Amino acid sequence: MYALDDTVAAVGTPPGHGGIGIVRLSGPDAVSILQRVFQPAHGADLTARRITFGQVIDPDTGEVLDEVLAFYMPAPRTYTRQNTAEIQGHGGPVPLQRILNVVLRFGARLAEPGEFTLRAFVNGRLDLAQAEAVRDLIEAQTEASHRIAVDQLGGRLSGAVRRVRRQLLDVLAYLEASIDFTAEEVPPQDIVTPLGSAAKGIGRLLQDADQGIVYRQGARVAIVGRPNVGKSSLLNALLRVERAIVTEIPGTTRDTLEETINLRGVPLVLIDTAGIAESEDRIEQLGVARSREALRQADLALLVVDGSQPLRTADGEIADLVGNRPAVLVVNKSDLGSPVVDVGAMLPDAPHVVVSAVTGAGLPELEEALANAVLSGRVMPSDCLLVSNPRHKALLEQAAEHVQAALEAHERGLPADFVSIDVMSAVTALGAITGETASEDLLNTIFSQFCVGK
Ligand SMILES: Nc1nc2c(ncn2[C@@H]2O[C@H](COP(=O)(O)OP(=O)(O)O)[C@@H](O)[C@H]2O)c(=O)[nH]1
Ligand SMILES: [Mg+2]
Repeated sequence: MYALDDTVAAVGTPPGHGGIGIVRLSGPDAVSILQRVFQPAHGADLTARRITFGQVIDPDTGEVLDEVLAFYMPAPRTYTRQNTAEIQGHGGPVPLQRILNVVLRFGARLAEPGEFTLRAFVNGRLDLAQAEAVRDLIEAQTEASHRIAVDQLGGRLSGAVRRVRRQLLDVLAYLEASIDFTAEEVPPQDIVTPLGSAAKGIGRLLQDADQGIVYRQGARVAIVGRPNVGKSSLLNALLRVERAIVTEIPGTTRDTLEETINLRGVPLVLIDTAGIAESEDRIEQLGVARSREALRQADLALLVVDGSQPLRTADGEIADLVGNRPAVLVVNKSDLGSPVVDVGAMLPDAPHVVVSAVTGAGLPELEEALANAVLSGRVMPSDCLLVSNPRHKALLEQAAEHVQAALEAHERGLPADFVSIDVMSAVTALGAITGETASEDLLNTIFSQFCVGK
Protein backbone atom coordinates (compact mmCIF):
# COMPACT_ATOMS: atom_id res chain seq x y z
CA MET A 1 0.00 0.00 0.00
CA TYR A 2 1.00 3.60 -0.59
CA ALA A 3 2.57 5.83 2.08
CA LEU A 4 0.17 7.56 4.44
CA ASP A 5 2.58 10.07 5.95
CA ASP A 6 3.36 12.23 2.94
CA THR A 7 1.22 15.16 1.83
CA VAL A 8 -1.69 14.46 -0.51
CA ALA A 9 -4.13 16.71 -2.32
CA ALA A 10 -7.29 16.29 -4.34
CA VAL A 11 -10.35 18.12 -5.52
CA GLY A 12 -12.97 17.26 -2.89
CA THR A 13 -16.04 18.48 -4.76
CA PRO A 14 -17.63 16.49 -7.58
CA PRO A 15 -16.53 17.04 -11.18
CA GLY A 16 -18.58 19.55 -13.13
CA HIS A 17 -19.68 23.13 -12.61
CA GLY A 18 -20.86 24.34 -9.24
CA GLY A 19 -21.00 27.30 -6.89
CA ILE A 20 -17.78 26.40 -5.16
CA GLY A 21 -15.07 23.83 -5.59
CA ILE A 22 -12.62 22.66 -2.96
CA VAL A 23 -9.02 21.54 -3.18
CA ARG A 24 -8.02 19.81 0.03
CA LEU A 25 -4.64 18.82 1.38
CA SER A 26 -3.54 16.52 4.18
CA GLY A 27 -0.08 15.76 5.49
CA PRO A 28 2.95 17.41 7.07
CA ASP A 29 3.44 19.95 4.25
CA ALA A 30 -0.21 20.93 3.87
CA VAL A 31 0.29 24.28 5.58
CA SER A 32 3.57 25.23 3.92
CA ILE A 33 2.20 24.36 0.46
CA LEU A 34 -0.88 26.50 1.13
CA GLN A 35 1.35 29.37 2.22
CA ARG A 36 3.30 29.17 -1.04
CA VAL A 37 0.32 29.26 -3.39
CA PHE A 38 -2.10 31.44 -1.42
CA GLN A 39 -1.77 35.20 -1.13
CA PRO A 40 -4.04 36.68 1.56
CA ALA A 41 -5.89 39.83 0.56
CA HIS A 42 -4.41 43.08 1.76
CA GLY A 43 -4.66 43.29 5.53
CA ALA A 44 -5.58 39.62 5.96
CA ASP A 45 -3.48 37.07 7.77
CA LEU A 46 -3.40 33.31 7.32
CA THR A 47 -3.73 31.83 10.83
CA ALA A 48 -4.78 28.40 12.04
CA ARG A 49 -8.51 27.59 11.92
CA ARG A 50 -9.50 30.95 10.46
CA ILE A 51 -10.95 31.39 7.03
CA THR A 52 -8.99 33.92 5.01
CA PHE A 53 -9.87 35.61 1.75
CA GLY A 54 -7.23 35.94 -0.94
CA GLN A 55 -5.91 34.69 -4.27
CA VAL A 56 -4.24 31.55 -5.48
CA ILE A 57 -1.21 32.64 -7.42
CA ASP A 58 1.10 30.35 -9.34
CA PRO A 59 4.45 31.29 -7.70
CA ASP A 60 6.41 30.30 -10.82
CA THR A 61 4.56 32.63 -13.19
CA GLY A 62 2.79 35.10 -10.92
CA GLU A 63 -0.51 34.22 -12.64
CA VAL A 64 -3.66 34.67 -10.54
CA LEU A 65 -5.68 31.43 -10.75
CA ASP A 66 -8.70 32.26 -8.61
CA GLU A 67 -10.10 34.34 -5.78
CA VAL A 68 -10.66 31.96 -2.90
CA LEU A 69 -11.27 31.37 0.76
CA ALA A 70 -8.56 29.31 2.40
CA PHE A 71 -7.82 27.88 5.81
CA TYR A 72 -5.63 25.35 7.52
CA MET A 73 -5.92 23.25 10.64
CA PRO A 74 -2.89 21.84 12.42
CA ALA A 75 -2.77 18.20 13.55
CA PRO A 76 -4.18 16.42 15.45
CA ARG A 77 -7.70 17.86 15.69
CA THR A 78 -8.57 17.32 12.03
CA TYR A 79 -10.38 14.72 9.92
CA THR A 80 -7.16 12.88 9.07
CA ARG A 81 -5.39 13.76 12.34
CA GLN A 82 -2.74 15.34 10.11
CA ASN A 83 -2.19 18.95 9.11
CA THR A 84 -4.95 19.80 6.66
CA ALA A 85 -5.65 22.76 4.41
CA GLU A 86 -8.51 23.69 2.11
CA ILE A 87 -8.80 26.09 -0.77
CA GLN A 88 -12.38 26.98 -1.62
CA GLY A 89 -12.46 28.39 -5.10
CA HIS A 90 -15.02 28.74 -7.83
CA GLY A 91 -16.55 25.45 -8.85
CA GLY A 92 -15.26 24.92 -12.35
CA PRO A 93 -13.15 22.00 -13.53
CA VAL A 94 -10.45 24.14 -15.17
CA PRO A 95 -9.65 26.55 -12.29
CA LEU A 96 -9.79 23.67 -9.80
CA GLN A 97 -7.51 21.47 -11.88
CA ARG A 98 -5.07 24.35 -12.30
CA ILE A 99 -5.02 25.05 -8.55
CA LEU A 100 -4.50 21.34 -7.92
CA ASN A 101 -1.64 21.24 -10.45
CA VAL A 102 0.19 24.05 -8.66
CA VAL A 103 -0.30 22.32 -5.31
CA LEU A 104 1.06 19.09 -6.78
CA ARG A 105 4.00 20.92 -8.31
CA PHE A 106 4.90 22.25 -4.86
CA GLY A 107 5.23 18.85 -3.30
CA ALA A 108 1.85 17.22 -2.75
CA ARG A 109 0.93 13.87 -4.27
CA LEU A 110 -2.48 13.24 -5.80
CA ALA A 111 -4.59 11.41 -3.21
CA GLU A 112 -5.81 7.89 -3.94
CA PRO A 113 -9.56 7.20 -3.78
CA GLY A 114 -10.71 7.37 -0.17
CA GLU A 115 -7.24 8.24 1.05
CA PHE A 116 -8.36 11.08 3.35
CA THR A 117 -10.75 8.71 5.10
CA LEU A 118 -8.17 5.91 5.09
CA ARG A 119 -5.78 8.28 6.86
CA ALA A 120 -8.55 9.16 9.33
CA PHE A 121 -8.96 5.42 9.99
CA VAL A 122 -5.27 4.59 10.26
CA ASN A 123 -4.73 7.54 12.61
CA GLY A 124 -7.59 6.50 14.86
CA ARG A 125 -10.04 9.29 14.05
CA LEU A 126 -12.63 6.75 12.77
CA ASP A 127 -12.92 3.00 13.05
CA LEU A 128 -13.61 0.89 9.98
CA ALA A 129 -17.38 0.71 10.38
CA GLN A 130 -17.47 4.49 10.79
CA ALA A 131 -15.29 4.94 7.71
CA GLU A 132 -17.69 2.76 5.75
CA ALA A 133 -20.53 4.92 7.05
CA VAL A 134 -18.88 7.95 5.45
CA ARG A 135 -19.40 6.36 2.05
CA ASP A 136 -22.91 5.17 2.93
CA LEU A 137 -23.77 8.71 3.96
CA ILE A 138 -22.57 10.11 0.66
CA GLU A 139 -24.40 7.44 -1.31
CA ALA A 140 -27.61 7.32 0.74
CA GLN A 141 -30.62 7.23 -1.54
CA THR A 142 -33.38 7.71 1.01
CA GLU A 143 -33.88 9.34 4.38
CA ALA A 144 -33.94 5.93 6.05
CA SER A 145 -30.58 4.87 4.63
CA HIS A 146 -29.22 8.30 5.47
CA ARG A 147 -30.34 7.93 9.08
CA ILE A 148 -28.70 4.51 9.35
CA ALA A 149 -25.43 5.92 7.96
CA VAL A 150 -25.41 8.87 10.38
CA ASP A 151 -26.04 6.46 13.24
CA GLN A 152 -23.15 4.24 12.15
CA LEU A 153 -20.86 7.23 11.64
CA GLY A 154 -21.63 8.29 15.18
CA GLY A 155 -20.26 4.96 16.36
CA ARG A 156 -23.38 3.22 17.61
CA LEU A 157 -22.80 0.01 15.70
CA SER A 158 -19.10 0.05 16.58
CA GLY A 159 -19.99 0.49 20.25
CA ALA A 160 -22.33 -2.49 20.23
CA VAL A 161 -19.78 -4.66 18.43
CA ARG A 162 -17.00 -3.59 20.79
CA ARG A 163 -19.06 -4.40 23.89
CA VAL A 164 -19.52 -7.97 22.68
CA ARG A 165 -15.88 -8.21 21.64
CA ARG A 166 -14.75 -7.07 25.09
CA GLN A 167 -16.85 -9.77 26.78
CA LEU A 168 -15.19 -12.35 24.56
CA LEU A 169 -11.73 -10.93 25.21
CA ASP A 170 -12.33 -11.34 28.95
CA VAL A 171 -13.26 -14.98 28.42
CA LEU A 172 -10.22 -15.43 26.22
CA ALA A 173 -7.90 -13.93 28.83
CA TYR A 174 -9.24 -16.33 31.42
CA LEU A 175 -9.00 -19.36 29.10
CA GLU A 176 -5.42 -18.58 28.16
CA ALA A 177 -4.42 -18.06 31.76
CA SER A 178 -6.05 -21.36 32.71
CA ILE A 179 -3.99 -23.12 30.03
CA ASP A 180 -0.74 -21.72 31.41
CA PHE A 181 -1.44 -21.90 35.13
CA THR A 182 -2.81 -24.42 37.63
CA ALA A 183 -6.34 -24.31 39.03
CA GLU A 184 -4.92 -22.96 42.32
CA GLU A 185 -3.28 -20.06 40.53
CA VAL A 186 -6.26 -19.32 38.27
CA PRO A 187 -9.49 -20.28 40.00
CA PRO A 188 -12.21 -21.63 37.66
CA GLN A 189 -14.57 -19.03 36.25
CA ASP A 190 -18.00 -19.25 34.73
CA ILE A 191 -17.62 -18.76 30.96
CA VAL A 192 -21.07 -19.96 29.96
CA THR A 193 -22.75 -16.75 31.12
CA PRO A 194 -20.48 -14.30 29.27
CA LEU A 195 -20.43 -16.49 26.14
CA GLY A 196 -24.23 -16.73 26.25
CA SER A 197 -24.52 -13.00 26.68
CA ALA A 198 -22.15 -12.41 23.74
CA ALA A 199 -24.24 -14.79 21.61
CA LYS A 200 -27.34 -12.83 22.54
CA GLY A 201 -25.71 -9.50 21.70
CA ILE A 202 -24.67 -10.79 18.28
CA GLY A 203 -28.13 -12.27 17.75
CA ARG A 204 -29.77 -8.92 18.43
CA LEU A 205 -27.56 -7.25 15.82
CA LEU A 206 -28.29 -9.97 13.27
CA GLN A 207 -32.02 -9.97 13.88
CA ASP A 208 -32.85 -7.04 11.61
CA ALA A 209 -29.76 -7.08 9.40
CA ASP A 210 -31.67 -8.20 6.32
CA GLN A 211 -33.97 -5.21 6.62
CA GLY A 212 -31.02 -2.89 7.23
CA ILE A 213 -29.32 -4.19 4.09
CA VAL A 214 -32.49 -3.56 2.08
CA TYR A 215 -32.63 0.04 3.35
CA ARG A 216 -29.01 0.62 2.39
CA GLN A 217 -28.87 -1.21 -0.94
CA GLY A 218 -32.48 -1.17 -2.03
CA ALA A 219 -34.15 -4.04 -3.79
CA ARG A 220 -34.67 -4.96 -7.42
CA VAL A 221 -38.24 -5.61 -8.47
CA ALA A 222 -38.88 -7.18 -11.88
CA ILE A 223 -42.31 -6.46 -13.33
CA VAL A 224 -43.15 -9.52 -15.41
CA GLY A 225 -46.15 -10.92 -17.23
CA ARG A 226 -47.35 -11.65 -20.69
CA PRO A 227 -47.71 -8.85 -23.27
CA ASN A 228 -50.41 -6.19 -22.81
CA VAL A 229 -51.38 -6.99 -19.21
CA GLY A 230 -50.29 -3.47 -18.19
CA LYS A 231 -46.72 -3.84 -16.91
CA SER A 232 -45.51 -0.56 -18.36
CA SER A 233 -48.68 1.19 -17.21
CA LEU A 234 -48.03 -0.12 -13.73
CA LEU A 235 -44.42 1.12 -13.77
CA ASN A 236 -45.67 4.57 -14.80
CA ALA A 237 -48.34 4.52 -12.12
CA LEU A 238 -45.84 3.62 -9.40
CA LEU A 239 -43.40 6.26 -10.66
CA ARG A 240 -46.17 8.78 -11.16
CA VAL A 241 -44.63 9.80 -14.47
CA GLU A 242 -45.16 8.51 -17.99
CA ARG A 243 -41.78 6.88 -18.23
CA ALA A 244 -42.44 3.80 -20.32
CA ILE A 245 -44.26 3.75 -23.64
CA VAL A 246 -47.73 2.25 -23.30
CA THR A 247 -49.82 1.13 -26.28
CA GLU A 248 -52.53 -1.40 -26.94
CA ILE A 249 -50.12 -3.19 -29.28
CA PRO A 250 -48.63 -6.33 -27.72
CA GLY A 251 -44.85 -6.29 -27.70
CA THR A 252 -44.49 -2.51 -27.20
CA THR A 253 -41.79 -2.90 -24.55
CA ARG A 254 -38.81 -4.62 -26.11
CA ASP A 255 -36.01 -3.73 -23.78
CA THR A 256 -35.85 -3.70 -20.00
CA LEU A 257 -36.13 -0.29 -18.37
CA GLU A 258 -35.13 0.63 -14.83
CA GLU A 259 -36.30 3.41 -12.55
CA THR A 260 -35.85 3.91 -8.82
CA ILE A 261 -38.61 4.88 -6.41
CA ASN A 262 -38.43 5.56 -2.71
CA LEU A 263 -40.91 3.24 -1.05
CA ARG A 264 -41.11 3.87 2.70
CA GLY A 265 -37.42 4.58 2.82
CA VAL A 266 -36.38 1.66 0.65
CA PRO A 267 -34.85 2.50 -2.73
CA LEU A 268 -36.72 0.15 -5.05
CA VAL A 269 -35.41 -0.36 -8.55
CA LEU A 270 -38.44 -1.17 -10.68
CA ILE A 271 -37.60 -3.05 -13.84
CA ASP A 272 -40.17 -2.98 -16.62
CA THR A 273 -39.66 -5.90 -18.93
CA ALA A 274 -40.84 -7.07 -22.32
CA GLY A 275 -43.89 -9.32 -22.09
CA ILE A 276 -42.80 -12.92 -21.96
CA ALA A 277 -44.30 -14.63 -25.02
CA GLU A 278 -43.43 -16.76 -28.00
CA SER A 279 -42.46 -14.42 -30.80
CA GLU A 280 -41.14 -14.53 -34.33
CA ASP A 281 -39.71 -11.02 -34.02
CA ARG A 282 -35.99 -11.18 -33.33
CA ILE A 283 -35.92 -7.96 -31.28
CA GLU A 284 -38.85 -9.16 -29.22
CA GLN A 285 -37.10 -12.50 -28.65
CA LEU A 286 -34.04 -10.67 -27.33
CA GLY A 287 -36.32 -8.61 -25.09
CA VAL A 288 -37.86 -11.78 -23.70
CA ALA A 289 -34.40 -13.16 -22.93
CA ARG A 290 -33.67 -9.96 -21.01
CA SER A 291 -36.93 -10.30 -19.12
CA ARG A 292 -35.92 -13.74 -17.96
CA GLU A 293 -32.52 -12.42 -16.92
CA ALA A 294 -34.12 -9.51 -15.04
CA LEU A 295 -36.35 -11.96 -13.23
CA ARG A 296 -33.38 -14.14 -12.35
CA GLN A 297 -31.50 -11.21 -10.81
CA ALA A 298 -34.44 -9.60 -9.05
CA ASP A 299 -35.01 -9.70 -5.31
CA LEU A 300 -38.74 -9.65 -5.89
CA ALA A 301 -41.05 -10.40 -8.80
CA LEU A 302 -44.18 -8.41 -9.54
CA LEU A 303 -46.24 -10.78 -11.65
CA VAL A 304 -48.97 -8.92 -13.52
CA VAL A 305 -52.06 -10.58 -14.99
CA ASP A 306 -54.96 -9.01 -16.85
CA GLY A 307 -58.01 -9.30 -14.59
CA SER A 308 -60.43 -8.55 -17.40
CA GLN A 309 -59.62 -11.71 -19.34
CA PRO A 310 -59.49 -15.40 -18.55
CA LEU A 311 -56.02 -16.58 -17.63
CA ARG A 312 -53.97 -18.06 -20.43
CA THR A 313 -51.47 -20.86 -20.39
CA ALA A 314 -48.72 -18.23 -20.74
CA ASP A 315 -49.71 -16.65 -17.40
CA GLY A 316 -49.20 -20.01 -15.71
CA GLU A 317 -45.89 -20.52 -17.47
CA ILE A 318 -44.61 -17.17 -16.26
CA ALA A 319 -45.78 -18.01 -12.74
CA ASP A 320 -43.69 -21.17 -13.03
CA LEU A 321 -40.70 -19.04 -14.02
CA VAL A 322 -41.25 -16.92 -10.91
CA GLY A 323 -41.29 -20.16 -8.97
CA ASN A 324 -40.91 -19.72 -5.24
CA ARG A 325 -38.92 -16.51 -5.23
CA PRO A 326 -40.45 -13.60 -3.27
CA ALA A 327 -43.29 -12.20 -5.34
CA VAL A 328 -46.45 -10.11 -5.41
CA LEU A 329 -49.27 -11.05 -7.78
CA VAL A 330 -51.00 -8.07 -9.36
CA VAL A 331 -54.43 -8.48 -10.93
CA ASN A 332 -54.63 -5.41 -13.16
CA LYS A 333 -57.40 -3.56 -15.06
CA SER A 334 -59.91 -3.63 -12.19
CA ASP A 335 -61.61 -0.61 -13.79
CA LEU A 336 -63.01 -2.96 -16.42
CA GLY A 337 -65.15 -4.75 -13.82
CA SER A 338 -64.47 -7.22 -11.08
CA PRO A 339 -61.79 -9.73 -12.02
CA VAL A 340 -62.99 -12.50 -14.27
CA VAL A 341 -59.84 -14.49 -13.55
CA ASP A 342 -59.50 -16.81 -10.63
CA VAL A 343 -55.89 -16.45 -9.54
CA GLY A 344 -56.38 -18.42 -6.34
CA ALA A 345 -53.98 -21.18 -7.33
CA MET A 346 -51.39 -18.87 -8.84
CA LEU A 347 -48.39 -18.07 -6.61
CA PRO A 348 -50.36 -19.23 -3.54
CA ASP A 349 -47.70 -17.97 -1.11
CA ALA A 350 -47.55 -14.45 -2.57
CA PRO A 351 -49.91 -11.61 -1.65
CA HIS A 352 -52.54 -10.90 -4.32
CA VAL A 353 -53.48 -7.30 -5.05
CA VAL A 354 -56.23 -6.04 -7.37
CA VAL A 355 -55.36 -2.74 -9.06
CA SER A 356 -56.07 -0.48 -11.98
CA ALA A 357 -52.94 1.07 -13.46
CA VAL A 358 -55.21 3.47 -15.33
CA THR A 359 -57.33 4.83 -12.45
CA GLY A 360 -54.82 4.22 -9.66
CA ALA A 361 -57.24 2.07 -7.68
CA GLY A 362 -55.43 -0.40 -5.44
CA LEU A 363 -52.01 1.29 -5.79
CA PRO A 364 -51.67 2.09 -2.05
CA GLU A 365 -52.39 -1.58 -1.30
CA LEU A 366 -49.82 -2.60 -3.88
CA GLU A 367 -47.20 -0.31 -2.33
CA GLU A 368 -48.03 -1.75 1.08
CA ALA A 369 -47.61 -5.29 -0.25
CA LEU A 370 -44.31 -4.37 -1.93
CA ALA A 371 -42.93 -2.76 1.23
CA ASN A 372 -43.96 -5.75 3.32
CA ALA A 373 -42.39 -8.13 0.85
CA VAL A 374 -38.99 -6.41 0.74
CA LEU A 375 -38.88 -5.69 4.48
CA SER A 376 -40.30 -9.12 5.42
CA GLY A 377 -43.24 -7.41 7.10
CA ARG A 378 -41.10 -5.44 9.53
CA VAL A 379 -41.20 -1.71 9.99
CA MET A 380 -38.19 -0.22 11.72
CA PRO A 381 -38.59 2.01 14.74
CA SER A 382 -36.55 5.10 14.03
CA ASP A 383 -34.14 4.61 16.94
CA CYS A 384 -33.38 0.98 16.15
CA LEU A 385 -29.72 0.05 15.65
CA LEU A 386 -29.50 -1.55 12.22
CA VAL A 387 -26.71 -3.53 10.64
CA SER A 388 -26.95 -2.50 6.99
CA ASN A 389 -23.76 -3.76 5.40
CA PRO A 390 -23.55 -7.37 4.12
CA ARG A 391 -19.90 -7.44 5.16
CA HIS A 392 -20.86 -6.75 8.76
CA LYS A 393 -23.66 -9.30 8.63
CA ALA A 394 -21.33 -12.02 7.34
CA LEU A 395 -18.77 -11.30 10.08
CA LEU A 396 -21.46 -11.30 12.77
CA GLU A 397 -22.66 -14.67 11.50
CA GLN A 398 -19.12 -16.02 11.67
CA ALA A 399 -18.73 -14.69 15.18
CA ALA A 400 -22.06 -16.24 16.23
CA GLU A 401 -20.99 -19.64 14.91
CA HIS A 402 -17.69 -19.52 16.75
CA VAL A 403 -19.30 -18.49 20.02
CA GLN A 404 -21.75 -21.37 19.62
CA ALA A 405 -18.89 -23.78 18.89
CA ALA A 406 -17.00 -22.51 21.96
CA LEU A 407 -20.05 -23.09 24.14
CA GLU A 408 -20.47 -26.61 22.78
CA ALA A 409 -16.79 -27.45 23.21
CA HIS A 410 -16.99 -26.24 26.80
CA GLU A 411 -20.14 -28.26 27.49
CA ARG A 412 -18.50 -31.39 26.09
CA GLY A 413 -15.70 -30.84 28.57
CA LEU A 414 -13.01 -30.25 25.96
CA PRO A 415 -9.77 -28.65 27.18
CA ALA A 416 -9.50 -24.88 27.39
CA ASP A 417 -7.30 -24.52 24.32
CA PHE A 418 -10.07 -26.04 22.16
CA VAL A 419 -12.57 -23.57 23.52
CA SER A 420 -10.20 -20.66 23.20
CA ILE A 421 -9.59 -21.25 19.46
CA ASP A 422 -13.25 -20.55 18.75
CA VAL A 423 -13.42 -17.59 21.10
CA MET A 424 -10.35 -16.19 19.37
CA SER A 425 -11.98 -16.62 15.94
CA ALA A 426 -15.10 -14.82 17.14
CA VAL A 427 -12.97 -11.96 18.47
CA THR A 428 -11.17 -11.73 15.13
CA ALA A 429 -14.42 -11.67 13.15
CA LEU A 430 -15.85 -8.88 15.29
CA GLY A 431 -12.58 -6.95 15.08
CA ALA A 432 -12.81 -7.02 11.29
CA ILE A 433 -16.05 -5.02 11.52
CA THR A 434 -14.48 -2.19 13.48
CA GLY A 435 -11.06 -2.64 11.91
CA GLU A 436 -8.85 -3.84 14.76
CA THR A 437 -8.22 -7.04 12.82
CA ALA A 438 -8.68 -5.84 9.24
CA SER A 439 -6.16 -7.04 6.66
CA GLU A 440 -4.50 -4.73 4.17
CA ASP A 441 -6.45 -6.43 1.37
CA LEU A 442 -9.70 -5.67 3.10
CA LEU A 443 -8.74 -2.02 3.59
CA ASN A 444 -7.77 -1.78 -0.07
CA THR A 445 -11.08 -3.23 -1.14
CA ILE A 446 -13.10 -0.91 1.05
CA PHE A 447 -11.28 2.36 0.42
CA SER A 448 -10.79 1.88 -3.32
CA GLN A 449 -14.58 2.16 -3.63
CA PHE A 450 -14.51 5.72 -2.32
CA CYS A 451 -14.18 8.71 -4.59
CA VAL A 452 -10.94 10.67 -4.93
CA GLY A 453 -11.02 13.54 -2.49
CA LYS A 454 -12.96 11.75 0.26
N1 LIG B 1 -58.62 -0.36 -18.76
C1 LIG B 1 -57.36 -0.52 -18.41
N2 LIG B 1 -56.41 -0.61 -19.36
C2 LIG B 1 -55.15 -0.78 -18.98
C3 LIG B 1 -54.77 -0.87 -17.65
N3 LIG B 1 -53.43 -1.02 -17.59
C4 LIG B 1 -52.99 -1.03 -18.87
N4 LIG B 1 -54.05 -0.90 -19.72
C5 LIG B 1 -53.98 -0.86 -21.18
O1 LIG B 1 -53.46 -2.08 -21.65
C6 LIG B 1 -52.64 -1.87 -22.81
C7 LIG B 1 -51.26 -2.45 -22.57
O2 LIG B 1 -50.64 -1.71 -21.53
P1 LIG B 1 -49.08 -1.75 -21.30
O3 LIG B 1 -48.81 -1.04 -20.05
O4 LIG B 1 -48.36 -1.31 -22.53
O5 LIG B 1 -48.90 -3.31 -21.09
P2 LIG B 1 -47.53 -4.16 -21.11
O6 LIG B 1 -47.40 -4.73 -22.48
O7 LIG B 1 -47.75 -5.24 -20.11
O8 LIG B 1 -46.42 -3.26 -20.74
C8 LIG B 1 -52.65 -0.37 -23.05
O9 LIG B 1 -53.61 -0.07 -24.02
C9 LIG B 1 -53.04 0.20 -21.69
O10 LIG B 1 -53.68 1.45 -21.80
C10 LIG B 1 -55.79 -0.75 -16.66
O11 LIG B 1 -55.57 -0.82 -15.44
N5 LIG B 1 -57.06 -0.60 -17.11
MG1 LIG C 1 -44.72 -2.80 -21.72
